[in-house]
Amino acid sequence: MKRKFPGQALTQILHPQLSSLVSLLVYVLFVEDFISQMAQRRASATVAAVLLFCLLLHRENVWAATFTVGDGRGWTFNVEGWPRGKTFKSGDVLVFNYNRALHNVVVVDRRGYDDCKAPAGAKTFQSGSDKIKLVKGPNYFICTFPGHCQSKMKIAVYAL
Ligand SMILES: [Cu+2]
Repeated sequence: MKRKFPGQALTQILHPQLSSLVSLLVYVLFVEDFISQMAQRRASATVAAVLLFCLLLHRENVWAATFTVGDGRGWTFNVEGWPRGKTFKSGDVLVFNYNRALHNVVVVDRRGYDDCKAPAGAKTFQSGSDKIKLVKGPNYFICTFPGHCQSKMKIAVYAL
């Protein structure tokens, strides 16, 4: 689980590892600049307003965590119990790692989850390394390869 800093939005197009580093750098520069402004007693209402705006803009990202589904085993059979005991928030990212020739990730509703049947037009991910952002409330994911969901290749995650 990895916490991210403001500036992530600017760097999302970069490589994830580089992204975290750049985010940290942007954050440090940002804080340093602010402290410097304060020290020189030149922090105007405008600066404060911009700072507040930036914080609000990044509010969701500041606390966003990244979870690797199934941890070391990845997205596979019997992964159903993986979310148990974990706390998820909207904006957190689930990383699904799997062999794309053998599995996929389909976003479903409660019924699709219970019945192991994706509704028409359900969003399907199949890159083998999918990063999916959680929405507030229940989030359901299944693998739609025949029999896989029935073999507990499904997760239900509730995001606060
Ligand atoms: Cu599968």
